[in-house]
Formats: sequence, C-alpha cells, structure tokens
Amino acid sequence: MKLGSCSVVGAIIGSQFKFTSAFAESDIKDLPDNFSGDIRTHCGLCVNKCGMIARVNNGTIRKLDPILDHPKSKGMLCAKGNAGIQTVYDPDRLKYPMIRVGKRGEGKWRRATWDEALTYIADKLTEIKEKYGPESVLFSSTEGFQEEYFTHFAEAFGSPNTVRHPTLCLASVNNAMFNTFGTVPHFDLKNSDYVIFAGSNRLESLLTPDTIDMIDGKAAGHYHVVLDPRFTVTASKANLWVPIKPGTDLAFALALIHMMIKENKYDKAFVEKYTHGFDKLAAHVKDYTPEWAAHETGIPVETIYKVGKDFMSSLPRSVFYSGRRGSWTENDTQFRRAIAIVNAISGAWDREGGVVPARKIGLGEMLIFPPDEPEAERIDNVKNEFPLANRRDGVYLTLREHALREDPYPLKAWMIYKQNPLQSVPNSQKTYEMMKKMELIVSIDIIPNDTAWESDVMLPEATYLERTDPLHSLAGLEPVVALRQKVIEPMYETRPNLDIMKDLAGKLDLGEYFDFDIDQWLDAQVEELPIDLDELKRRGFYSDDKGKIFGKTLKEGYRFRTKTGKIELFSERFAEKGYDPLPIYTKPKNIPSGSYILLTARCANYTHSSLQNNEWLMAVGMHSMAHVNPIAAKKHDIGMGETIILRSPYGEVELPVYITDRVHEDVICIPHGFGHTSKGLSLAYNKGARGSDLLGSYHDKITGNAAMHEDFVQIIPKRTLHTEKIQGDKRKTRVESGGITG
Ligand SMILES: Nc1nc2c(c(=O)[nH]1)N[C@H]1C(S)=C(S)[C@@H](COP(=O)(O)OP(=O)(O)OC[C@H]3O[C@@H](n4cnc5c(=O)[nH]c(N)nc54)[C@H](O)[C@@H]3O)O[C@H]1N2
Ligand SMILES: Nc1nc2c(c(=O)[nH]1)N[C@H]1C(S)=C(S)[C@@H](COP(=O)(O)OP(=O)(O)OC[C@H]3O[C@@H](n4cnc5c(=O)[nH]c(N)nc54)[C@H](O)[C@@H]3O)O[C@H]1N2
Ligand code: SF4
Ligand SMILES: [Mo]
Repeated sequence: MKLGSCSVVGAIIGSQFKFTSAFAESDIKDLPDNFSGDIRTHCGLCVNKCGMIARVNNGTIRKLDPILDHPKSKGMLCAKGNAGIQTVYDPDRLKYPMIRVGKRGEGKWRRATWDEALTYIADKLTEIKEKYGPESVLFSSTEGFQEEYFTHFAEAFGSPNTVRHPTLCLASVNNAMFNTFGTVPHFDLKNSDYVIFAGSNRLESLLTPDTIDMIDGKAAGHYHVVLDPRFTVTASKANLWVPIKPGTDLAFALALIHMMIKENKYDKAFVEKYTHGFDKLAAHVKDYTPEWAAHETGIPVETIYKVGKDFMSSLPRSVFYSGRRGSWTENDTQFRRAIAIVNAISGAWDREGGVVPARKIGLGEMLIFPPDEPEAERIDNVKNEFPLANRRDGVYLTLREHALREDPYPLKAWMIYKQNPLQSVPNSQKTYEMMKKMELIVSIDIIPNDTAWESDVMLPEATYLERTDPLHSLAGLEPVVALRQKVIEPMYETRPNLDIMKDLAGKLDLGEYFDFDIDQWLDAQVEELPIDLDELKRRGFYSDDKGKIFGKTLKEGYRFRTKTGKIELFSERFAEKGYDPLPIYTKPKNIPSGSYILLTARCANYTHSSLQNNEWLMAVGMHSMAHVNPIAAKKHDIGMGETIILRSPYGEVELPVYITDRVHEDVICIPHGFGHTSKGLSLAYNKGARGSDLLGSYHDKITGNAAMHEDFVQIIPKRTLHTEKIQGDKRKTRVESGGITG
C-alpha cells in the first residue's frame, strides 16, 4: 500500500462543512462581526506553523483546512490543527484578566479590567525592582510569533533572567550541529534513500516538512530504520525497528563511524577538503566495534552490521537524522555530535537526499529603541557553568537551583508567557518550591493551565485565530515567510501579547521601547519582500519558489562558521572549553533492582500539555496510561486496566496500566502532558499522570538541556481496576473561567 501525504496524520474533524467561496480580499485590520469568507493564515498549536485556510461564516470559524501548496507544511493540517476551532470556543479558555483572591492554587479568582490587572502587576514589579533590582524578575517563555515582544519587555525592564523552552527541548541538538557544521542543517528526507531515526517519532511527534517528506520518501520506496525502545507509529511504518536499550544510542553511532572508517566507506575526498580532525576521529573510534556496541545497546550484532552495510551502500543518500527533542540524557550533546560526525564523513553534506544547510528569506526590520544590556549577571551563571550554551535561553534546571538557594540573589517575581512549567519542567516539587519564593507570578496564556492556576494574575492572550502576528521567516530547504492574520476579532476581552506588553511597559515608564504597533511592524518587515502586504495577506505566505538549493557550501575555500573554518569532526571549541572534543561513550546508570527507566512520549493528538482540554481531541485521543511490557506486568502480577502507582524518589502518580510488548521490558512509558491539576480545565483536570511529578533534575553537561530519561520508577499495584471511561470523555462540569469568583 502506498501512503498518501496526509493519510497518516491528517485526521479530518468537522468535515461536514463544505465551502466553495474564493479567498476573501479581506481588510483584516478590523473584521466585521458578520464577516464571511476564507482567510489564509498559520496554525499556532505547535512549533510547526502549518499553513491553513480558515473558513469563516458570519463571524464564526466553521472549518480549518490546509493550504495545499505551502512549502513547509505541504498540505498537512494535523488532527490538532483541524480541532483548533475548539481553542477559540473552549468554554474554559481565559477570557478576562483574573486576579487571585484565595490562596495560591485554591482556584478563587476575581475578574479584573485590563487597566486594573496591569496596574496591579506594574505596582508589584516596581516595588520588587526598587527593593531587589530588575534582575529579581524572571521571564520564562516558549516559542511563538509574539514571544519576541515578551523577551523585548524583559530586556527593557532590565532583567538578564530570560529562560526559554530550548533548554527543555533541542538545545543539545542545536549545539552539537552548530559546533560541527557551524549551522543547524535540515534533512532532505524526501530524497534520502536510507534514513536512520533514533527516537524522533515523526509520525506522532509531528514536524513539518519532515513528517510529510518521510511519508513521501517511504511511498517512494526509501528504507527507514527506527531505533526506539518503543514500537511507535513511526516504527510501525519503518522497514526495520530496532528496540534499543535507552541511553545507549551513542554506542550505536560510534560503531557506525567505526564501520565507515574501517571499511573505507566514508567520503575521502570530502573529508580531506572540508573537515577537520579526521585522524583523531579514526583513532578515537578504533575500539568502538559493532560487537562492543551490541553489548551496550542490546541490539544483535548482526543487526548493527546490517544497518552499517546498508547505510554505507546507499551513500551519499543515507542520513542519520538528528532528531529534535534532545532532552534525553546527561550526555545528549555528545550523542548528537556523533550523529553529526556520521553525516559529516558520509559525503551526504549539502547534497540532494542529504544533510543540507537551511535557507531563510530575509525580512525588513522594525527599528526600535534598543534596551541597555542588563547590569546584573544571569542568576544561572550560564557564562561560567555552561560557556557554550545560549545565554538568552538560559538553563532552566540550574536557574531553578540558583533561585532556590537565592544564589547570588533572590528571584521575587515570575512572568510566564505561553508556557506551563509545572508540566514541562522536570521535578514539579522543585518548581512549586521556587514559586513559594515569588511575591508575584503572572501567566499570559489562553487557558488556565496548571501553572497559571497557581499564579497571582492570569492574563488572557487572544488565540492565534484572533490576532495578527509579526511575520516570521521559517528556515528550511524550502524557506517560507509566514503571515498569521486574525480570522475573527478577539473574543471576550482577550488581546494580543504586543498590546499587553505595550500597556504594561507604559505603566512602568518604559513606553519608549514599545512605541510601535503591529501594522508598523508588518510594514517594516514586508519592505524586503518582492510582494506587498496586501498580496501577502491574500496568499498567506511568501516563498521565493527557488525550491531546494544544494551545493552552495561545496566550493573551494568555503568557510564554515567554526573555529577552523571547516566541518569539525574534532571540536576545537569543545577542547578549548574543557569538553571532550570527540564523543566519548558513557554507560547509562544501572537500573536499580525492581525499577524501570521512565520515558515520556508525545501523542499525535496533543501538543505537550496544551490540548487536553480540547473536547474534539479528547474524544478521539489516547488517554494517559502507563505502558508496561508483559514481562514486567507478570512480575508484578498486574492486569490490563489495573491501577498502579508509579513511584520515583521525587514523587508518585497513579494511573491505569496498558500492557503491551511494544515497549522495551526495562521501560515504563507515560504519555506527556496529562494529570492536570488546574480545576479551571474541566475536561483535562485530574486525567492521568503528570511526568514532571516523577522526574528529577538531571541535565546535559554541555548545554544544561534537561535530561528526562535519567529517571527510574517502581511499580506499586493498587489491586483496583481503573473504572473511569478511557476514551470519548465528555465535559462533565463546566468551569467558566470568566465566572470564577472568590
Ligand atoms: N503531536 C505532537 N507533535 C509534536 C509535539 C507535540 O507535543 N505533539 N511537540 C513538538 C516538539 S516541541 C518537539 S521537541 C518534537 C519532539 O519530537 P521527537 O524529537 O521525536 O521527541 P519525542 O516525541 O519525545 O520522541 C522521543 C522518542 O524517542 C524514544 N526514545 C526515548 N528514549 C530513547 C533512547 O534512549 N533511544 C532511542 N533511540 N529512542 C528513545 C521515545 O520512545 C519516543 O518514541 O515534537 C514536535 N511535534
Ligand atoms: N515530561 C516531559 N516534559 C517535557 C517534554 C516531554 O516530552 N516530557 N518535552 C519538552 C519539550 S520538547 C518542550 S518544547 C517543552 C514545552 O513546554 P511548554 O511550552 O510549557 O509546553 P505546553 O505544555 O504546550 O505549554 C504551552 C502553553 O502555552 C499556551 N498557549 C498556546 N497558545 C498560546 C498563545 O497563542 N498565547 C499564549 N499566551 N499562550 C498560548 C498553552 O495553553 C499552554 O498552556 O516541554 C518539555 N517538557
Ligand atoms: S498543531 Fe498540527 S497543524 Fe498545527 S502547526 Fe502543529 S503540526 Fe501543524
Ligand atoms: Mo520541543
């Protein structure tokens, strides 16, 4: 059977609506209440920003459809994207500014006007700034088209303490790629004949265009290997699934390099011309044999030889995919470095079907008054503790340690934008402790998430369908400029983040940093494009139509952005900073007797902890159950659906068991993003378990990226059957967040 591009991921929800209207040449400045028509925009429910068409009828969004010719999303709009309508019409969404009146977390709120809520925040921030300095305010956020206004606000306020999501996500991957190639390349999966995926669950953890390219590549007969301790959907569509022991992938990668060099299958001419440190690499991998790797990884040695042989015989159209979420182990950057090295010696660099530097389309820039550098040093001491980490992104886990110790100063306020740290930062107990240190916690979100529920003020941002965002130039092999424009006017009293920041800045005497509006911003950005804003609004995106360009770096004298100007197999920067310049394998910790390695996984239907309150998605989606191998289930004498307690040194959770041989016998896996504690989410509240309650505070040694696969859990049977309905949950109670009063 051939797979069509959308067959796996494009769940169709709400397809009863049929629309034939042409694209409205809408004046999107102010949409009339009864607006009807189609508007091209971009999804905002995960990192991907898929191109989509909103079908609006009489001021109501009726249907969201994919833009078929979008160069990044390539006609995909996933189940979440389809169900995005519910984001707007969720009765639990944040509708008005809310100020806490009870104790933190008690759920007693009063509705406030914007002026009242922002004055309240401004007064508190001023008081804290005067007493402890601007550095005592922490600003944490996750990517999004309006995030830049939040970090700009932090700078204007004078705090060095911004902490961003990459330090929970891809900091290690980016660091490894950057310190090898001088850039973070993309993978031409559509044209690669042979691809090794380690984890990287592309058919559930969706990334565009990679998910679609992978499906198209598969349909074209390409060979895919998936190393994963779980038999994921991606593994089920691969040619070969290799259930690897968690935390040992570096051994596999080193053995692959060993084979390539020993059997002279690397690209000699390329290595000589473009890379640095090959001899040291060859000596380094001498003892990393397939036999040794088999012992470490639990993969049969014949399988390692087979993958090696097939990988080498498909060169240069073979790639080892880098993955995105690198928050796995304490040695993650070194694992990703080994992947980079495989791709650097293979000859696949900057070729069709290979590993290619991404392009980006230039945008004009709104020139704004730049804030001064903050006077204080960062609290997490990134400069000294993680000299190669991104200073603006910070290091979440060590930042929290410093905050708990008040070292070298206290944090007294926490501003949060588009983030749910109680779910997404490992070890929630420590996060609660950090919250106790705060005199003010503010969450700018679209729902009362777990963290917002524990805050002092919740500020409702307008959703991605109700606001116009700054343009974003999305890098890729086929780059695109994405316009997100509102398709309806903001509901209730919600507002775009820019307007929130602007008004708050005004109240803090920082107005000069926000003396612009979104229209001026867009006008400045569009200046560099060959089309004007009206045309862009009609098209929804701009692409230069040049398609994929290969080989720009493959020329005499090309200088890579590394210390030596070459692709660094041996990293001179790592050497200089005291890190292993070539990746050295370290064994994962021994599993304590009676314990299991805890893994958390994504579900295709949810984005982290974001969409579990979406009625449509909850109706069709996977529920939070502990995936346990039959061998382990037998050992503990537990049956399907029984309730168990999972206990780690940091906490315990309760959830039903799903017994399956699709998970490695050493592993317990729970889906990420469940177990919400916020009673403001009537559908998601108390469903399943929250991974952050079990995880400790491990981090990658080089980037400080959280390491989420270093934890063990014990199973304690409850001897009760889980009685709650597993699927198709309906909203039982409805907590109207706008109506919660003290
Ligand atoms: N539907 C959906 N899509 C998403 C997201 C979402 O929340 N929902 N989030 C987006 C974001 S921000 C990110 S970062 C990406 C993440 O996408 P990925 O980088 O693919 O990360 P995970 O989904 O966490 O995939 C981890 C996979 O690795 C496996 N694994 C765990 N430990 C090991 C190990 O030691 N070795 C090997 N070989 N495999 C291991 C797990 O079983 C799991 O299947 O997804 C993006 N796409
Ligand atoms: N246990 C475990 N922890 C993890 C991971 C894991 O796999 N397992 N994955 C890690 C990874 S890769 C990442 S990237 C992080 C993600 O961590 P987070 O960014 O905290 O992810 P979410 O849980 O999706 O929380 C996002 C919040 O943004 C809100 N939001 C959505 N759209 C808007 C908007 O337009 N405006 C505003 N203001 N708010 C909005 C949502 O309602 C939600 O509350 O989590 C990390 N943490
Ligand atoms: S939620 Fe789905 S449709 Fe929306 S951006 Fe992410 S992958 Fe694309
Ligand atoms: Mo992520």
